Amino acid sequence: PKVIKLSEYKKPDYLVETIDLVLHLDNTKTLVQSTMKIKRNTDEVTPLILNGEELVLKSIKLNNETYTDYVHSTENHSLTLNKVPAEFTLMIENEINPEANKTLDGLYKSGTIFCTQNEPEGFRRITFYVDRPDNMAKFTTKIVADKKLYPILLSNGNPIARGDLEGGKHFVTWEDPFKKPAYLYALVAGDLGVIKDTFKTKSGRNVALEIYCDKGNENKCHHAMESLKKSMKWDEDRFGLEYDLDIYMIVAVDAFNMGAMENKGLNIFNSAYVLADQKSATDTNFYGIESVIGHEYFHNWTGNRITCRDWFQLTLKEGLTVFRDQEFSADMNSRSVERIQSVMGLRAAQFAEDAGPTSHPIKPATYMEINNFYTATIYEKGAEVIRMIQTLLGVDGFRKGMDKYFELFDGQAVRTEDFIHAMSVANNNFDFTQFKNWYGQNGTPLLKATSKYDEAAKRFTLTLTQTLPANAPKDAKAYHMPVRVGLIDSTGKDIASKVLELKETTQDFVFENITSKPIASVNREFSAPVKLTTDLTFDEQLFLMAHDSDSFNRFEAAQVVSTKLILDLIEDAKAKRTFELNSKYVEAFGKILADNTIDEAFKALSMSIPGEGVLHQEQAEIAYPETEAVRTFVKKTLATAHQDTLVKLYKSIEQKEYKLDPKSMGQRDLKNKCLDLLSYVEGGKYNSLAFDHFKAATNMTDEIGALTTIVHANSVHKDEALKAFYDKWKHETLVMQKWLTVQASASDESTYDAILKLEKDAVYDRTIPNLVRALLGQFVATNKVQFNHPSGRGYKLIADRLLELDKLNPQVASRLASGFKDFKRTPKVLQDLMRPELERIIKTDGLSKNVYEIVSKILG
Ligand code: HT7
Ligand code: ZN
Repeated sequence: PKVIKLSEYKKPDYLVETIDLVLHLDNTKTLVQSTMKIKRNTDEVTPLILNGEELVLKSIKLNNETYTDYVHSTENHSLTLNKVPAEFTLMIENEINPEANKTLDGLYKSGTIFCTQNEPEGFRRITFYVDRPDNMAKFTTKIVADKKLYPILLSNGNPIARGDLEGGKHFVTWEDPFKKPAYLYALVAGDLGVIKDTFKTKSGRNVALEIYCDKGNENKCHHAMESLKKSMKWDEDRFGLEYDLDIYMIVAVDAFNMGAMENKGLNIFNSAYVLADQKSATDTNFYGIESVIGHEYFHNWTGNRITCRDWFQLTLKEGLTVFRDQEFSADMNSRSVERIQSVMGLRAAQFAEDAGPTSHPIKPATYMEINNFYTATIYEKGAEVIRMIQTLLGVDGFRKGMDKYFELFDGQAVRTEDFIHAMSVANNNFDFTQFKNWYGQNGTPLLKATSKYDEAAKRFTLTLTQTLPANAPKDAKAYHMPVRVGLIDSTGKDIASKVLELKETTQDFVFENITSKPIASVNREFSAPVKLTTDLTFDEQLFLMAHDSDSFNRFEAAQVVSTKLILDLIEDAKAKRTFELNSKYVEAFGKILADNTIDEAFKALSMSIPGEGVLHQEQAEIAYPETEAVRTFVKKTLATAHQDTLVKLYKSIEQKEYKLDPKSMGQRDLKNKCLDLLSYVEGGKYNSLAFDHFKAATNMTDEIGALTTIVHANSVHKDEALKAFYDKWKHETLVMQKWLTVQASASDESTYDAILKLEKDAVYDRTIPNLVRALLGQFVATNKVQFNHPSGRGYKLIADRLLELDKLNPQVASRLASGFKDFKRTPKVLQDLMRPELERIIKTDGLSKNVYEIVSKILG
């Protein structure tokens, strides 16, 4: 496959000014009539090359005359019009088959609903077009469809006409007043349920809000609606940004490749990020819905009003919008919990990606398949880079930069440099020259902090040293990073707190008038996305764990301590030495459990034992079974030592009614964490506690929490609980996804057979990405021991499924392929089993470029 390079960017030869679409919807033969006003955009006279994939061309007319001087290459996915004037009207008719489209890209059917997904390059599967984001046009759409089957017909903008047609058909015409790239185009048709509301903007306009879903699910849309109104208000308050159309619609569909899509005025969502009620959705689901609703809404300004010049700029809209949604979540919930969760997510997914074969900078220089670049790096590391800009400029300076960004670039398709330019001009020409290294260099930087205290001079010196990781480019340069630091005295009080700007490889930062030896708390709030090491002793870390005023670093200290202990124990396990868990750590853990001044959510987070993925990152050769065994041992030791406290804590939390506020969510999390830890106590002592919790649950957080504990502990109640859950929920696909995940992630030997059986269950459907992710995706990502089974059966199963899926949906297949990313750090005996599977995949005829790109990088 061809490699696309940022350095070869050329502006489009032709621009589409307006496009009027008429779509005659039909399951297998949808007729698309497109009328475009097109203008040449270069001085040279060149052919017009349109993108088009899986389209049946019917006719072409140029300025109303039949046009024949063209080449339609189905192989190159292009339609070349050899000679066209400088300005003209082009009419193209083509046919598509939505029902056969299982890629979920372009126009397709999700159950009975027609819907679209056009980012990044789906529109070319609807009609022939200059399908790139720097081609911005005004769209109108007339949708024609059977009135009974598809009473609701939606597209972007405002409805301007509607009426009945013969043959039981009807039509609605939509006009979007804003110019936009085709990736933001959307269409939906179906017999949908809806809830409606309104939002009054700060300038007093009323915006109609509509959330569509399968009929019968309307009652599950209220949280999404509340989240939408909160998002609209928050963007006005925090960034002064007001919604710009009279209607905002969201449609929930089951067959969807990602979380949601920010199409102008007509967001399309994976139903998992819309539908929720207490009984069927967890607190994590509710939290996720608020955040994704926010994310897509915030794109209206950061993504839609100002879009990307080309797909190399993806982080321009995604990093910035993730930063905005994280800030929104922090303001709506608990700022410290939000920050800890975001960083845990970043570490688990992005740090792993950035250290592996598909590592790339937030602004990549090349790609084969852009769909492979909707990654944790572009999104989450991109958001960290934006956060660093805010830390450097301050919240007010950042806001000024945002205002400037809209003032300079509204309505345009721009680059990350343009964003930085706006931030700089709005802040006395702040020098971002070195900061820009964050955009073009891959790999997680290492930061070392060492300290020196001169008692006589009352001087404390903190030395910060940054090192670039081994996989960084050869010519990589030092980063400009904001490092938030606090100095803490022996009573736990902050005696200094500031943001240090590290620019050199090594820099000394001197603090004067420090009267006693302090402890440095470095990289507070995780101000720079780095891997930090310090010269703090074990006892000093325990001190931070108890006293740091920065909640992130208090959490972090516990992670540092437990990670170090676990990694040492893994060495013991490999050498077949007996294990012993450091008693000071066991004691400190108990203190946190017993401390009534710590709020429940933070306590629950502090109980997290570093995940397998994070621990694997620290190992040159990954010891899969040993890592699992040690994590189990640590949990068992902590649980056994503190079982009375855990039971007391568990029992102390009583919830009379179900509330969705941060406090109540924290309580449920803590209660479930206690239950889970207790399940590690020898002999199944707390099996019945978990089973009772399961049976008494009045909400999904408790129900699935208990089920997970029961299944993962291989409790005597496992089969009964799984069956009861199935019988109760088999008609709700979102809940069945949880049921599949619980089983796929169980590290038990029986999981492999269970997966084969589950694939045949009526609730499973491999054309629905959520189900594939819930079963196979979870198996690969979270069940490291079974995926890396010494027989090689885990590899073979996933390779088989991946090849089957690649024929249907290459995006889903390539996500599965990245599950093999630890190939080079897998022990040799396992590599010898994994390699033939990877080679089998890459040698397959007709393999998608999505999978090819990932597997070729893994094989190196
Ligand atoms: N901007 C969207 C990215 C996207 C996508 C969404 C749904 C289905 C397929 C997709 N491919 C790319 C999602 C977002 O970041 O908001
Ligand atoms: Zn986004």
